[in-house]
Amino acid sequence: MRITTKEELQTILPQVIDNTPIVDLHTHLYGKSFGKLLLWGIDDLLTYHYLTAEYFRYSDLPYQDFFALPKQKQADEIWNTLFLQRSPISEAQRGVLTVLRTLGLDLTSRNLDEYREFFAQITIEDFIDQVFTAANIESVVMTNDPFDQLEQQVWNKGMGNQDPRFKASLRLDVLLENYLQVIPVLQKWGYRVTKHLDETTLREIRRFLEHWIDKINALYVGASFPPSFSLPEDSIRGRLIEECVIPVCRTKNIPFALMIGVKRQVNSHLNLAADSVGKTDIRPVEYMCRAYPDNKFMVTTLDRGSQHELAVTARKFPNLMVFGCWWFLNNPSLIQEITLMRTELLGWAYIPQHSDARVLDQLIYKWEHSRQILTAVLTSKYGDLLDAGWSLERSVIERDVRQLLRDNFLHFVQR
Ligand code: HDL
Ligand code: ZN
Repeated sequence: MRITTKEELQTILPQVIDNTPIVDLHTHLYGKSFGKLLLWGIDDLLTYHYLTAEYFRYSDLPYQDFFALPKQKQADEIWNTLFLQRSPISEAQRGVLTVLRTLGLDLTSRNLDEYREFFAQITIEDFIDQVFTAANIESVVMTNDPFDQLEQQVWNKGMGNQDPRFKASLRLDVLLENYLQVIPVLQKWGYRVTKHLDETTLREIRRFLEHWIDKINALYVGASFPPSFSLPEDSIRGRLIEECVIPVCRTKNIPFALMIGVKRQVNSHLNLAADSVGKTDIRPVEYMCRAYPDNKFMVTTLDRGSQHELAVTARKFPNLMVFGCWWFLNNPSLIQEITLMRTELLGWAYIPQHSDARVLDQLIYKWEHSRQILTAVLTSKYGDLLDAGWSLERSVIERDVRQLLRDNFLHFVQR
């Protein structure tokens, strides 16, 4: 069907975006076989660390008293404080409403126990199906930490890849930031490593990486880094990246995904909500893409200020794929600004979003909200094409949108 007017565009585009199945490249979700590592349901939704941080803006409950409460009582506290005593206007608060509405729950009752009954009567298998269908998700990528005891058990039983909708990525924060602490663990697993990064140790670390990439069928290797991240750097982290991670990713032909700009534990009382953001230097990204042209890099940064420089850097290096509006950027005003800017600078050659979902239910709101914004951005940009006299076809829009929501990622990881 030919599209020549903005009215036709405004009818077709939302349908295409809603109907395009998403591959969500970065989440903290787990398949059912990971047991309690998979969070779901209203109490996990309300005790999401974004909401606990927002709760403490109002509460005079001491941190330790709150975190000592059972999860349901924490959820009660958060529901009363953020939803009943005030209008739930923040992005994370609004997200809970989107989830409840989509699941067909009555928002006028505002009765938490009523919502709990819905979750009590559904199985996790059925709920996974319901959420993936409601959000039109094809697959999600887990964040898999080889040093996590619970995860190891699942992978060592060969249960990690049971559900094909849950893909794996190898997360290396522990190895790269706490290498000296994990030497005994690596040695126990049979890797001849020491604190001296000599050739034997480096070769053994590469063997460890290759083993886990194969074991979990990792689509990429990922890690987060502080705002001070620098490369090249004569540090353990710098040498492990350049002499182990990058060579192994090249051999395996999988990307190295860097998530840069997180300032960990600025207020440790907040537990998972304790992390903040700092200004990021893009020069290490530029160095890496230039020094390793046969490697593929996916990069997202946490501060708003570095987004333009990151996008321009992607114009210089085809082996750099910019992705997502991460964490504190995952808010409508910033997603709109960043996605417009990326489209104007990169065309279709970027990945607009990942959910970063930690609770299964969140896939519903994180993607509904992002689809709305992507619709607004593409309405504007396709509208410019129509103004220029460039006509469109539904099939062309379908092709374009698939790139953003799944194909760019799948092609970049060669899947
Ligand atoms: O390091 C990360 O992957 C971050 O996404 C953190 O997990 C963060 O706590 C988060 O959940 N952000 O959405
Ligand atoms: Zn994350």
